[in-house]
Amino acid sequence: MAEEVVKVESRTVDPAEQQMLKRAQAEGIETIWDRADKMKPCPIGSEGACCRICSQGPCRVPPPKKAKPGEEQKKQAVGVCGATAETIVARNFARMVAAGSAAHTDHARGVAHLFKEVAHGRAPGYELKDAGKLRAIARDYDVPLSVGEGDDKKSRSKEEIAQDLAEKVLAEFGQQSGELVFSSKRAPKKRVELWRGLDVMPRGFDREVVEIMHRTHMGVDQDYKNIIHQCTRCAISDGWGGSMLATELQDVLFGTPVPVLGDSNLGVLKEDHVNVIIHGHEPLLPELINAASQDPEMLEYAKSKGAKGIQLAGICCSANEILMRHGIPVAANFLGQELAIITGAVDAMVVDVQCQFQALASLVKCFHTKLITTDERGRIEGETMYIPFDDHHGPEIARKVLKEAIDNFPNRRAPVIIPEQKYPCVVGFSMETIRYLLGGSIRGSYYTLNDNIIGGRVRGIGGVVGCNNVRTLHDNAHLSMVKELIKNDVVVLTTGCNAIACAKEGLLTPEAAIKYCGAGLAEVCETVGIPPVLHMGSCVDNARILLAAAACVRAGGLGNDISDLPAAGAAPEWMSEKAISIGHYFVSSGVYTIFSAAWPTTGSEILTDYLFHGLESELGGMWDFELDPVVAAQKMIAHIDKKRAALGIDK
Ligand code: SF4
Ligand code: MSK
Repeated sequence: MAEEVVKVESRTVDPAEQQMLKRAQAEGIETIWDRADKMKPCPIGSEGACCRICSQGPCRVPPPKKAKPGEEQKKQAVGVCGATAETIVARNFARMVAAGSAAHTDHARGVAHLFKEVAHGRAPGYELKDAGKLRAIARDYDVPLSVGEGDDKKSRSKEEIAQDLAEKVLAEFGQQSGELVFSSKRAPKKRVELWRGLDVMPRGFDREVVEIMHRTHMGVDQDYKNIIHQCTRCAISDGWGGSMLATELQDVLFGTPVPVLGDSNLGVLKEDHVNVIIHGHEPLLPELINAASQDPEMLEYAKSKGAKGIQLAGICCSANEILMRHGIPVAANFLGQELAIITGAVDAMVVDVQCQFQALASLVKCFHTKLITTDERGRIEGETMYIPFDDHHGPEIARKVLKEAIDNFPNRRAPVIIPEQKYPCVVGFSMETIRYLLGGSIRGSYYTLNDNIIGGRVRGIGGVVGCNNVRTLHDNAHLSMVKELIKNDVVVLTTGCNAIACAKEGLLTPEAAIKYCGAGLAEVCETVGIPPVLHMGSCVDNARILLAAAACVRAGGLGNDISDLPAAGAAPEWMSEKAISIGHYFVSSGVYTIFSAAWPTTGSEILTDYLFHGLESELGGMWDFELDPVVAAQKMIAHIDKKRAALGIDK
């Protein structure tokens, strides 16, 4: 029960969500904001200065208070085993990289398994949709596209190619030595040479995660720079490995996104329809739920229960996946997951993995909503239903899930209150789409984008991504940062919950160019007919941003490496370990990357200085932190200007 009424405007900038928070307060329903008020973060833990990796601790080593004049400065404590703050903070940071990388890579594993089953014709409901992309990946993996020689030369079927490719990609998970294919073939040549010189080329997806866990066990790696070195190798295996593989194989299976119109915010729910929320990250089952929701038999069944139809809507990155491929509306980002249920209109919330509150299980008891978990790795104690997905019975499982939602439609008991806010968005800017729209076929890929950057109409590129964080005003940092960037002619590439925040604000429409952009960027957007903020997808689709950056380098005129580009990255409301892995692979790729909301290494000034300054001389990219999102945007712009000056394209 919420104890006191807090102004909802201090919690979220989204009027639809403010309305739902007011309902929660009026009805005594607890949300994440109420729990956050009660749970004050541990100051030592939030600095990364608490070690609990052995039972002699936990050992707390926060920086000592600055001595007053005349007092002797106290030294920073060390752990019982003598571990310094640098070691302890670096170990905690490294474990975040490992967990984040593991999440993305395990996502890729599921996709790769499905891909194999589809290739062998054992996964009904799926197909190899993008044959062009399949062949492009096969070329990278040295899978032959044809057999025979001369006149006997014969193209191989896409199934034959996919069967061989599946074996090769699955082998990379347990690979012990050598290099990952995408890391060595898709990053710019100069970057690959740099990584080889630094000995940070990843060897195998699983190996890099396991090695972080070993190195950060009690009494192993106790040299902070050496720990960060392995973070770099592991993060590259995420961005230029697991995430990239998940993205690419999903495109083969479900289609490479092209621009499509969608709707966003809680107003996408419909009172007279069966509402099904898809929440999580892996689009394997959601793809089939979407297909089943259009099945005339299912629609008839919904009508037989008194509903006019079936409305799917998404939350978090499963939302981004089905939004950009099918235009399925997105209801909310991370912090809106409880608020969607509080409408009273959600008949089922279907979850898979990552970013789902355990609190959903108790919240659904206040309403009629069925919380359906679908992944054996992601059960929730007290869930109302578990319908496990498996590759071999996809359509059947999708229909079963939908049937549960339809059967639940007549059980609505709380008054349905659906906010009216609903905004259109244009999404689906895969790397290929951007290349097509901004490249042109005559002068080659990205030539026109590069031309615009060189000519100064576009000042640079900002990748703004990542989560919501209940410790900040919901969506405020996302929107303030993005608006500051586009006002200053920086085109924004977005994914994850930032993309959803931008959709809800109307920033993903071509009209936003007139309202919010500087003259140069507005001119480009109007000419090409694109929004100034380009939705590139989900969390794993941050790999698309890497590929776009590599394509810009290849197109010429902007240096030889990603670190030469006038570009910067940010996660203004980050909260998850995945964000740290993503941030570190951007840094490792040569990108200046700034986070807001919180920074997890302030427990060691030396380590923080190494991440913020020391890494630049090694990797060309570095971390930064700034609480104020507008100031953070200005720092990104300053970095972009520094790179422009180095390229001699200063205005
Ligand atoms: Fe303390 Fe060392 Fe054990 Fe960490 S590893 S809990 S610093 S004794
Ligand atoms: S969903 S990881 S809150 S972006 Fe990918 Fe949003 Fe962050 Fe989850």
